[in-house]
Amino acid sequence: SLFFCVLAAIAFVSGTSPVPAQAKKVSLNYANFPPAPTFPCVQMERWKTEIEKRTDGAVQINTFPGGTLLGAKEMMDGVINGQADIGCICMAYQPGRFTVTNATSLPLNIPDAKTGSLVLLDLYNKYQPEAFDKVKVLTMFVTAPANIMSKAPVAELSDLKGLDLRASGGAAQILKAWGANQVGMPMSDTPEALQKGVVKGLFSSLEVMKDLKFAEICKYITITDTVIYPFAVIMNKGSWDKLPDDVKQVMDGMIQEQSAWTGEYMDRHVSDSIAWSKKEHQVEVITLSAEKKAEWNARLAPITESWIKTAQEKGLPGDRIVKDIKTLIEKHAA
Ligand code: 3IO
Repeated sequence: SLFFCVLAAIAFVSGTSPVPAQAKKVSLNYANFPPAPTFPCVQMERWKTEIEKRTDGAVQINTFPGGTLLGAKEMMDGVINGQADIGCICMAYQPGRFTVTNATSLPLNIPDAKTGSLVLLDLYNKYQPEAFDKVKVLTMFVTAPANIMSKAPVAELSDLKGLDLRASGGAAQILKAWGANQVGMPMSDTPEALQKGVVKGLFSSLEVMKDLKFAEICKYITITDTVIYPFAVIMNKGSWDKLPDDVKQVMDGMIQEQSAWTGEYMDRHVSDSIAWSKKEHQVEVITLSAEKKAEWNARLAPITESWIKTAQEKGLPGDRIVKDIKTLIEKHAA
């Protein structure tokens, strides 16, 4: 209104700020690396809508999907440096940097994204890993368990031998243990790599069959349900410190809720994507017999042991972290 404009003008000229809350709208830029239809961006838009509503419009969130503000690998440092106020990171893209929270991507059989998201958040709260010291954590969540999406059918370990498949972080270690030729790159680079034939498939959660149209190229899914990818939404410390207390309260109040919401959305959307891939693109789903699954799992045994050792060399209680994750899975599993 005119009244507030005049007040704001007076405040501007006088250098003081007797400006009513409404006139001081906070505007925050939120960067995301993958394209808009994917789940990290869907949860971003949901968070934006809820924050703007719950702060009565005092906060405006400007969203930047598709790497238009920050790309996958520059996200963490970009937010620390203030190139964006808020950013969404996939921890698998910098596995050495997020040792504690990446323990959720060991082959520990997290059953679904909802359970995994709450496990990750509890683990973060318990250990407060120093990797996040320079940011404010707004939420954390995980994907549904990863499965193989490929151009050619994969039904045996021998089908995987030397096969160029894309994965990152914990999932990449698992592909290697199965004998695949693991190729590391963020999800945002994968559509082009698949298109060009640089990779013959990928190992990730199945909602991308629909969201990124991989069902047009990958005609086979092999269900392994082995490992998740952990994510965090982080905020620049300076941007956080400047927020009014009531806004901070709204954001803190959404940390757990957003984690559960995103996990539930992911689980639902994976089922939807599988059905769509079968119906619209005649995708074939390959399941492994219990015997074969045991054979595949046996190859993974050294991964957790070796992670514990590496963690302990870094001065982290690796053994306890793994035990805690197992206990938290029991606690949160439906
Ligand atoms: C992922 C990342 C961006 C958009 C959709 C996605 N679905 C699963 C992931 C996990 C991931 O980061 C990856 O690289 O497989």
